[in-house]
This record gives sequence, C-alpha cells and structure tokens, in this order.
Amino acid sequence: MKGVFITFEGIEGAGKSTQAKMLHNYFIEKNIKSVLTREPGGTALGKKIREILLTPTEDYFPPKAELMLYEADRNIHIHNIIKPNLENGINVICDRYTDSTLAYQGYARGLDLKLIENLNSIATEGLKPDITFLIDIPVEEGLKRILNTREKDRIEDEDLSFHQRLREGFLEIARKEKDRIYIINGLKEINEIFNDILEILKKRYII
Ligand code: T5A
Repeated sequence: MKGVFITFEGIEGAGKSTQAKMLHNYFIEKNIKSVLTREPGGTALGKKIREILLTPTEDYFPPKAELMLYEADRNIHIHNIIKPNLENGINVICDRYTDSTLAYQGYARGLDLKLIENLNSIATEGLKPDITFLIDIPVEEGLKRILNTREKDRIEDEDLSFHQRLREGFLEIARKEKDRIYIINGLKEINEIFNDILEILKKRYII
C-alpha cells in the first residue's frame, strides 16, 4: 500500500512547521510510519540549494533563477525522499511544496502562473499531495511571530505588500482546489489547530 502524501503551506510564521511536527509525532506514537521533510532543503543537496536561496546576497537574484532553484531542489527531493517513502508505504509530511512556488514566485513575485505550473509538474513528475493544510494568518501576525524568534531571511525581508500578495495568492490557490486544500485558522491556539487537522484527516479516512 502507498503512503499518504500530506503537505503544509502558509505565509511566513503561520505555524506550518509546528503543526507538521505535531502530526509526524502523532503518527509515530500510533505506530504509523511517517517521514517529516521540507522544501527547500529536504536532502543533503537540497540543503546547499536552501542556503543559496535564503542567504541575503549583494548580487541581483533574478526571479526566474530563484524559481528554477526551488524546482531543482524539488526534483532532487522527489527522487530521494518523497517517492521512495510513499512507495514503501510510509506517509510523507512535507513542510511546503508546489503551492509555495505558485504563491511566492507567482502571486507575490509576479512570474507567470502557467510557467510555474509547468515547472512544478516537471519537478514533481506529476506527483500531487493527497491533502494540503493551508495555515492562514494575517501577515502582521506571522511576521511578528518570526521576529520574536529569529532574524528574518532573504525572503522574509521583502516588503509588506509582497507578504499581502502572498497570503491572497495562497487563498486563491485554495479556492481553486477545494478538494485538496483545507484552509485552517492559524490564529487559534496550537492544540486547537492540531485538533482541527485531525478532524479533517478522520473525515477523509486518512487516520
Ligand atoms: N519558498 C519556499 C519559496 O519562495 N518558494 C518555494 O517554492 C518554497 C518551497 C522557506 C522559504 O522559502 C520560500 C518560503 C520561505 O520564505 P521556511 O523555513 O520553510 O523557508 O519557511 P518559513 O515560513 O520561513 O518557516 P517558519 O518556520 O518561519 O514558519 P512556520 O513554519 O509557518 O511557523 P512555525 O511553526 O515555525 O512557527 C513560528 C513561530 O510561531 C509560533 C511558534 O512556536 C514559533 O515560535 N506559533 C504560534 N504562536 C501562537 N499561536 C499559534 N497557533 C502558533 N503556531 C506557531
């Protein structure tokens, strides 16, 4: 039997990593095989790409170069982690995936959405998540949470309008793919959000 492919998406500081980790721990406690991974940087090669993508640089970083690096990271990730685990019946929980590219490089940066969809499909070799949780919070709240914990990276350092377009982009993507993407209110308390996620997984017969 194949594993279930679950992705978490959202703006900066939405609480995706927190919920992805909680779900992974839940599976492990229930003796359900699970792998927790992320993009960019889910593989050894991907970690090098992540560093290039997120470290501030003096060079002009063309949006298309940025896009192709995210897609290269994804293709390496698909071959080394995502597909092999799913094929071995292991659930894969991925912190960010193709919707992030559409939202960041497409809706926020302004690259052509069709171009991104094509590259997403090449990078993933057609593999879509079974279910996606979009943790939604206002931009100001997400950035506040990040500033409470660490320094902003290259992308978090974009202006407020970039982050607003990003949030709207994610919501638009979710409206277009209602069967796959569930919008979760990220302003709730951490355990309450996790319970909302478990309820949806139960309803979908995933747990
Ligand atoms: N990117 C990525 C692209 O541009 N294109 C792409 O194709 C892809 C894949 C990756 C960057 O790359 C970009 C997006 C990103 O800019 P990242 O590290 O994966 O970077 O993404 P971040 O959003 O930066 O990850 P964060 O860890 O900062 O945000 P999370 O995961 O949403 O938030 P989390 O869970 O770490 O929580 C942040 C803080 O809030 C608290 C947590 O304890 C933590 O302190 N928190 C809550 N506080 C109150 N209430 C809640 N419900 C809370 N939930 C969490």
